[in-house]
Amino acid sequence: TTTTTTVTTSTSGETLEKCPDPSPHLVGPLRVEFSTPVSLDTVRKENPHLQFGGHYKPGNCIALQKVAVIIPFRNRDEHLRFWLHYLHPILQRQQLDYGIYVIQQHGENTFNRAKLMNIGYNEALKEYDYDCFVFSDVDIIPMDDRNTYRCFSQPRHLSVSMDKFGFRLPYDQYFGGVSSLSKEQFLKINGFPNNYWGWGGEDDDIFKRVSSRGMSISRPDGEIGKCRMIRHDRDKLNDPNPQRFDRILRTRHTMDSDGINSLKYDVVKVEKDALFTNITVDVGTPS
Ligand code: UDH
Repeated sequence: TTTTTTVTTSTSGETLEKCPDPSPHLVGPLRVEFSTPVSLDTVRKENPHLQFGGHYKPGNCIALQKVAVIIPFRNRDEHLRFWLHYLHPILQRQQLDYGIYVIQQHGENTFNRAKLMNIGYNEALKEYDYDCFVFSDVDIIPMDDRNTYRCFSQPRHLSVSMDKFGFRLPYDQYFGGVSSLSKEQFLKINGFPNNYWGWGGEDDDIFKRVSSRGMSISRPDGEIGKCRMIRHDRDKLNDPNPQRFDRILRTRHTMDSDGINSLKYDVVKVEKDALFTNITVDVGTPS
């Protein structure tokens, strides 16, 4: 047998070892509230160790995973500021090698959350050799930093006890809010559906993809998995999708032809902030 040793050195020249699991920097339960707005400038000052585009890796050990965090987005700037304010410090304490990708739907067509997440997967991989993908709504903040935003041996559901559901799962198969899949797990389910336009159903479709490929859902316990959702009204151009019930009945038949292998979109622009990479995309219209 042969053993390969990867020797990586820090800027000061010493050899780096793998980061410990769990990270020694975790503090546990966190105070999360949304009464005082934060500015991007403040958040930039709070996070001086980021690399441009919202990237970070620990300076004194090799991160266990390379994580792309994908946020489907349109017209939620205030929520994004809160998200960046809370999540950057958490992800750094978790000692992840991570990048933040805000995938912004261009134009005035009906919103398509799952397709934006597919695009995030695809675009992030063009930049860096990520092995794990965390998909997060812009309005969900974890209340405990032991809820690690990384991948596990099964696809993970991270937002398991949300305040808006009384800190419980709304139903056992619920996979909405925040989830993580390794590259391998994502490809095994052919990514996410591209044809759920408007609100609802795409998270149940993803759950069905996962279970029909013989995988199960991993979850943190209810205490560590607590999170808060920023209260908001229903968005314009994201009305409940009346086709969602029919579509999820057919997931097993459609998932091989609809997914990352059939993804089509146009990139409108890529902008790099200190705190995140913003990719504006044209996702098209329902066909
Ligand atoms: N999103 C946007 N912009 C939109 C629509 C959705 O950025 O216009 C993204 C955002 O990341 C959001 C996610 O998609 O967190 C999920 O959309 P959502 O927040 O509308 O879904 P949720 O189930 O809320 O959280 C449903 C509407 C609740 C109305 C409650 C009225 N009291």
